[in-house]
Amino acid sequence: MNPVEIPQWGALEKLAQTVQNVSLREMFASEPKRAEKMTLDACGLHLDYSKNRVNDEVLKNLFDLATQAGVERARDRMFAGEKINCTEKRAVLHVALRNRSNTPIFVDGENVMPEVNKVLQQMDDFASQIRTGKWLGATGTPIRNIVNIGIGGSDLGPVMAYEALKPYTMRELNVRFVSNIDGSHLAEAVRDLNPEETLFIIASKTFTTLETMTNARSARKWTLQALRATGLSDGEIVARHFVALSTNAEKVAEFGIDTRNMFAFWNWVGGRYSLPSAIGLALMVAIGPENFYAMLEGYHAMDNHFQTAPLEANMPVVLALLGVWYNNFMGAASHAILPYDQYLSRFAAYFQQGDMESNGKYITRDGEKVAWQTGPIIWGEPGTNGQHAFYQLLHQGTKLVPADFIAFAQSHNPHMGETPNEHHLKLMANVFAQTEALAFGKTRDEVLAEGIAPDLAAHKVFEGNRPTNTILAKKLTPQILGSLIALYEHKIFVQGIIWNINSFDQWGVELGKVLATRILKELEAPNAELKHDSSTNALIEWFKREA
Ligand code: G6Q
Repeated sequence: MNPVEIPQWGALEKLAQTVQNVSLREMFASEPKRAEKMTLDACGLHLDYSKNRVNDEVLKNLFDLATQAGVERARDRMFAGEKINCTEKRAVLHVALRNRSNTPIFVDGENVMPEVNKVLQQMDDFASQIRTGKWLGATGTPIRNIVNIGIGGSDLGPVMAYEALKPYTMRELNVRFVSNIDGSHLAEAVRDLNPEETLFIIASKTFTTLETMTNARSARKWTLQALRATGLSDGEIVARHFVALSTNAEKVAEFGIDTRNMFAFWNWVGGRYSLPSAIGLALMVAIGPENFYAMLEGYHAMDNHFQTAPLEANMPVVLALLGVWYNNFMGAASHAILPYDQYLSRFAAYFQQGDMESNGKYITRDGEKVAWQTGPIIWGEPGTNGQHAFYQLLHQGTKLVPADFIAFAQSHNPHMGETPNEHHLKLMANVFAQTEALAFGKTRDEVLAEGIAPDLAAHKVFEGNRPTNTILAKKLTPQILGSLIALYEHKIFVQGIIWNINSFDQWGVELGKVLATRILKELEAPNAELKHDSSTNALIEWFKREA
């Protein structure tokens, strides 16, 4: 159903006009228990959403909107393995990958759980062999370097989670990630590595992606050049130094990787949702199977919460509806994710794909053009770095940017600093200071009371009224990371349902790929006739002259 046809849509449009004129200062002043009321706890996560520009009536209409849009029905269809990815006619079952309770989930009449568990066991065996030094390279040396080659969904998740869980990684292993087609990425990743001790994980669902296959072939050449002197055949060398994560056994075999060294997943796993599948192998090697399972438990806990909590107490639903409120009724075009934790340095980048590739769409599930806003621009950097960069705009700019602040009670490195926990206390002070400043600002009277000259006062006023969510947890553990990822995944799901778009395809990335294939041929052929527009022709000609 189109959201604009739901009665609450019109009601929310009207409410927005009223709420535009009410400040968060006023809301907090009139509701002493506001913070208490607008707080949720689930799966070890604590959400305070009180610093949002909403009142009870807005929230009621948002929850009713979700009900009318069929969020609960759609959620149940996803968990039941129905083919909700309507343009690709596929089930959407990343939840099966972390279904730790192992209840059967059926696709086309077949329970997928035995296969899911089988691949997890295969990953577990492989990761254990690498970690205990039992997996040997072609010269009989244990593997010390893991290079994951993949892009998009086959890269961003493992990179993000590897960074996030660094305290849990086996530090003797060197784990690197190569994604860009730019040869410099691979060159820099392997320049100080010994090929005898290096294993490449080729992560590609399709095993046809230009970037990944080009990097994989170059990595194979780099390995074979160094190890052919062993007298082993190319096949024997590749078998010790390459494994594949893919759904495409035929292409894996064609590349020369023994399919016994292939870790499978399925077309019901979308790339950007694939971290808990075989795509997480590099992560599992780095953090060990037990920590990987703990991450899956965290995902699963949030999946259960999403499935069972009433809408009003459902954390992903609440975040989704607040996002809809700003995106569709308050004129916000973007949403910032601001983790106050260095280990989450890639978290915003990960959900930039997760959200923008899922919900950056203007065609509805029924094939019509939307007449309402869909997914926002997602961006962010870890705090406090952002504060010294773009927070000026957050505090005093002309754009409304709702933001999520994510932080943890305990640091992994409390020993740093001259006094106990020095860094962490300073980090957390900044979290609380920023959300307070964004919400409540500083009035002209307060500025003048500080003795500021009247002609400068306007520059020093903070209007406040900038909405934020604060998401806290005790410590960034594998389990908490899993819950946090699932929280955002389900938020994206709920928004996609309300906007009536298919969050699980990505046709928007196709055209550029097709044109690049055509242009590559023109770059390779010295006298190719160019039939593009005058700009593209001239750019290609410039490159051919200068290259
Ligand atoms: C994610 C997208 C996309 C995909 C990459 C890599 O949802 O589908 O980012 O993950 O294009 O694709 P392969 O894994 O097939 O190489």
